[in-house]
Amino acid sequence: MLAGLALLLGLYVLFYYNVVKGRRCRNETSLRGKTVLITGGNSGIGKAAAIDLARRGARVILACRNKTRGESAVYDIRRESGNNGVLFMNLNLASLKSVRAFAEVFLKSEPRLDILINNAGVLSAGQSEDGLNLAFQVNHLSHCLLTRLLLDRLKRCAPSRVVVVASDAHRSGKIDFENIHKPVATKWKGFLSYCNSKLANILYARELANQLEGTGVTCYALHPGLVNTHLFSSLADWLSTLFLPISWLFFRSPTDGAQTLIYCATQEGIEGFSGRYFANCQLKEPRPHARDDGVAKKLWEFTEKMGG
Ligand SMILES: NC(=O)c1ccc[n+]([C@@H]2O[C@H](COP(=O)([O-])OP(=O)(O)OC[C@H]3O[C@@H](n4cnc5c(N)ncnc54)[C@H](OP(=O)(O)O)[C@@H]3O)[C@@H](O)[C@H]2O)c1
Ligand SMILES: *[C@@H]1O[C@H](CO)[C@@H](O)[C@H](O)[C@H]1NC(C)=O
Ligand SMILES: CC(=O)N[C@H]1CO[C@H](CO)[C@@H](O)[C@@H]1O
Repeated sequence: MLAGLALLLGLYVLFYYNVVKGRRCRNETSLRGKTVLITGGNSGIGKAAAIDLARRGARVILACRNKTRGESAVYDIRRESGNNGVLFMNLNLASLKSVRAFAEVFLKSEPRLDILINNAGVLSAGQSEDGLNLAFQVNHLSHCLLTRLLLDRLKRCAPSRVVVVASDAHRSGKIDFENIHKPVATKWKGFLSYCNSKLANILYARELANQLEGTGVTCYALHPGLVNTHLFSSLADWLSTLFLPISWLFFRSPTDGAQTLIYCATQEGIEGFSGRYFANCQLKEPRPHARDDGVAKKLWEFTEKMGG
């Protein structure tokens, strides 16, 4: 009995360190003098990454929708990194108007932008303030508009980067131009919308890399792993009861989940892989439907039109 338990524990520890935890980004790239903008940097993967980037000396701007949560994260990140150059700025990705207002304020008040991290995301049904599918707008559309509005600044600060936090959930996604932007009501459809938006993230990074060729701005999409964060808090109550022990045992901590994001933001020498997809701090091939350059191009045009 005891031997069995010990064996089980041993197997779990092996599994934890080899599969759950994932690789660490050991690079020591300094970011002194550079400015990083991260959406949704107040929680989960974004906050963990922000601490690391602030430790490297970057000026870090958290673009978040809630002032209380944003400023409390600023406080934590300053304390943990010892860097006081961490700021909150208001951005609600569920509103295109807010994206435009944010970009205006940002461009006026910040002279540099070296690393843009499109990290914020929702896994839920519902609609945005613009009447669109919430996951589509927050995870994809608004980030595309934000990137477009800040692109000249990135180009001026080149070599610079755009990092897109996508997901292996793209496997279950599809791009249906008739419906992808339409709001959905049920949790299941909200989950499918999430998968669609994460597929859109990867296709977007591919096309963005094409458009940016020769500018010194590169971009990367990534899968952070399964990470224990607030992302899943919209699940049904009975599901979250089931979910809690599973995520506790088998999901990464936010710090472990931030490693590939940190890698894509800081690793020198990956510029030749602009537009590609990363997981566990290395290149990964996404599913074939996430490598379809024809769809990527069409999605780009569709997105530009929707963003106005
Ligand atoms: N966790 C995973 O297992 C996993 C796996 C694959 C990919 N990802 C991706 O990782 C990214 C970060 O997620 P996370 O796991 O760290 O979850 P999280 O802790 O819930 O963080 C999500 C962040 O997005 C922000 N956000 C949501 N809606 C927003 C809006 N309308 N405007 C501005 N900000 C908004 C949240 O702000 P509030 O605090 O105000 O809600 C929060 O800061 C997401 O893109 C997600 O798709 C996560
Ligand atoms: C902001 O976050 C705080 C703390 O989570 C919450 O109490 C408050 O209601 C939120 N404000 C808005 C406008 O959502
Ligand atoms: C500590 C560490 O791994 N540093 C690496 C960071 O990246 C450069 C360029 O690829 C390497 O030369 C360093 O060894």
